[in-house]
Amino acid sequence: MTSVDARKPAGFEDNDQHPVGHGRMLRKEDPRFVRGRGNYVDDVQLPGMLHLAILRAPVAHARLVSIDTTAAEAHPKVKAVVTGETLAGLNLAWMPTLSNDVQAVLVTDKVRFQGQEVAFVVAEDRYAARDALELIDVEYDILDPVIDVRRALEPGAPVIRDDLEGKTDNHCFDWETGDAAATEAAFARADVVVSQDIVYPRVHPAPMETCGAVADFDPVEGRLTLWSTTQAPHAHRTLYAIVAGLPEHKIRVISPDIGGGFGNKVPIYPGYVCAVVGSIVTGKPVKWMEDRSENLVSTGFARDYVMRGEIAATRDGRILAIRTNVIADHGAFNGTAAPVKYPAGFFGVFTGSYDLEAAYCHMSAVYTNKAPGGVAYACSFRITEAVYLVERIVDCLAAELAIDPVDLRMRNFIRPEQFPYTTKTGWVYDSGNYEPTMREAMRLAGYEDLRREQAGKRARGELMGIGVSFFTEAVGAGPRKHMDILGLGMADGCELRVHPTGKAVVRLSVQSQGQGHETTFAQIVGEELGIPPADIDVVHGDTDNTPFGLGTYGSRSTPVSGGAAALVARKVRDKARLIASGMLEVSADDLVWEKGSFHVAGDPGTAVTIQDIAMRAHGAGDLPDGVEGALEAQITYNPPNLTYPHGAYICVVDVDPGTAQVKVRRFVAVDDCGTRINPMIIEGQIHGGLTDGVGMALMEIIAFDEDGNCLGGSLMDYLLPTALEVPDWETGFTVTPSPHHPIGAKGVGESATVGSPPAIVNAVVDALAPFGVRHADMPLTPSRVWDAMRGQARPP
Ligand code: MCN
Ligand code: CUM
Repeated sequence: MTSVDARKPAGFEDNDQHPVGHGRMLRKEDPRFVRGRGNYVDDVQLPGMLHLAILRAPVAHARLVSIDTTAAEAHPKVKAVVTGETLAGLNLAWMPTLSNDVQAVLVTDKVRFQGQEVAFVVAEDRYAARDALELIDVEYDILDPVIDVRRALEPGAPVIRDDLEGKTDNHCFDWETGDAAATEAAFARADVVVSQDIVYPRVHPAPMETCGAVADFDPVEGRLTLWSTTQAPHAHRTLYAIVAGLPEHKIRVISPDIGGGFGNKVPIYPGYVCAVVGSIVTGKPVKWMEDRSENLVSTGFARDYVMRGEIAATRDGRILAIRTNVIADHGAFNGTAAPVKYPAGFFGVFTGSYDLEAAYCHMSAVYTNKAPGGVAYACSFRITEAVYLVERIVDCLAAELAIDPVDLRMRNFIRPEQFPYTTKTGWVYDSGNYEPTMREAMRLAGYEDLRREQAGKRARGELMGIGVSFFTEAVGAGPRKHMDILGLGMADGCELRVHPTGKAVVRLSVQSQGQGHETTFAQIVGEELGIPPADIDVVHGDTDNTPFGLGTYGSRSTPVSGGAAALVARKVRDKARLIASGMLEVSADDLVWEKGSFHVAGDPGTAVTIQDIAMRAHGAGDLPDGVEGALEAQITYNPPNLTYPHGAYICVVDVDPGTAQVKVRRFVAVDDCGTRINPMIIEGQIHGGLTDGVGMALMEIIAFDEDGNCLGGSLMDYLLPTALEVPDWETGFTVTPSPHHPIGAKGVGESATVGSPPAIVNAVVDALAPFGVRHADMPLTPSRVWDAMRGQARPP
């Protein structure tokens, strides 16, 4: 497997000079975005289209006493007002979640979180729909809200999910992994045991485009067209088919351009179902677009893990075991989108990049009066939480042993010869070579010099911190035998057609939200067939025009659909070889492939290009025996394993001793995602993820007051990082291909979001070492840092 030309200087990004296939190339989709020609759900305008607005609960926990809709119905522009009772009559008041729970589409019995959907109005325009919401009169009987996860587990706590038969507590599920007894034995033998309570607070992906849908139900044909902000159009369609009792071919889900997903657009939201119902009851197309507050308050949040980590080691820094206990806050409904076998997502990789003897985790997931969700915000299915836990606790151990944190990590890395490596929780890491990646980060950062600089500053009372994190991710779910969402196996289809003139169209089952798939998938096919990526059109996000597959999340597009795209192109190439053998009148075995053409072995001058072959495949005259006309193929790719990218991050912060303000001065990120398709796009993904990390580490939190009011419902309160808060990122890379992936590529879309928060927090804690600080919980706002400096900890 060869690496690619990432070291080409910037400025090379000129598509005319670009070699066919992998490499730096400007994004094909960008001309339409920078010229305002993107086509988002809110751009869809249909004749006679009506607008839908949702009435949301102002309180977190309350019995619904009555709803009076008469005044709203009398509004001259209102076409329909729908309540939970109306939906119950249609058997649509509840819908399945992606985790085999149920969620109320509209409240019938009880409000379970602030912002929950209570009723909706369909009106002639968006303003009238919103105005009419204020005319709906709802009476609530307020109940005691349960906001804190520990309180939710106390006996006698109010039962949130009394809709579930026989439910007498707020337990959602229990889950464990690893070997408790072996871990206990390792802890008993250890010289040193360090434990630490660690909270990964509730945060929100906050994509630029909020969620929404346009539903158009044709009652004559019984056909539904739904434009919606979804990361998984095919999976959503099957769920709609099951809920509505319609066959899939009567439902077309179109996910046009998406303005950021970050996992926020994986779940099915009540609003989508409301839009469909709105179209059915009015007989008109109906648009629903949520506003910023609705998005922040009611849609899929991320994290909210209360963890206790314990690490056992020998005096000379050999890690023996890690143990963790987690209370996972799932909100009012279990709406996470984890594979069925993995209710805690892939949190099981909490042993990180280290070769240890034993590990164990116990988790209790609980219901609280908060919005549902959990798996979002570039989480790699909860690997964010796992990596944060292990990278924080390893730093705690380093402090305890007075060993340099890089040194401690290096002593415990899984060694290259140990791959494929089975972790103590049963995950098989496909490939890795950790030490060179760590050393490259140290080289780029000038690690030794930084430590010297820090020592000098400390002597002068200045607070400089250096934070390190090293992560291994597991991305690219399936295989289908282990991974499914509600019974739908995680494999992906791909179709490729080469037209007579040698231009091609490739159809994917995954859906881009900004990751540049229209470019990189054209490059994958281009690399295999020698057709310039500019000549390859990528079609995605329309169930009528793409093959079935499970969609984009968990950085699975490259590991799964990328594999499918390479293999479907090879299938086309095999057929092209047969056609070429007819054209050149030699046996197919005597043909040599060189990117873009076949030539006769030993005679490079006797050749046909892929374009010649495409024309021949569609042209007049006979093709070799057994070869059908046209040049196309279709495939479903079921990956044999996940791919395991890794990375080493080093962060430098300065903390103002007077104001406790943290400034991220430098950040070095060295990522290894195997074969790199488009280094420019990879860098963009890394830059975005690192910025997310600064947000989570220093600013972002969805907090609640004790009445269950969401305190993060606007971008004035929910702080997102801007260019002002982030440094100029310094990136590097190593290349350790995946041995099982058709082109050796691993996913990278979530790496930086996973790896950066621990590096930043480790840096801040390192800066505060003179105060004896060993841990402080995110977000490290000035007030939290101030408290940490003064030896106080505030409740999360
Ligand atoms: N890539 C590459 N070489 C590799 C790996 C990836 O060139 N070895 C390219 C891919 O071809 C693709 C991009 O990098 O164009 C990301 O690929 P991948 O890692 O496969 O991730 P996905 O495409 O499946 O994207 C999902 C991932 C997730 S889960 C979240 S969350 C997230 C992320 O992507 N959401 C994003 N990055 C995002 N970036 C944008 N702009 N918007 C989002 O919503
Ligand atoms: Cu977990 S966020 Mo992404 O997998 O869509």
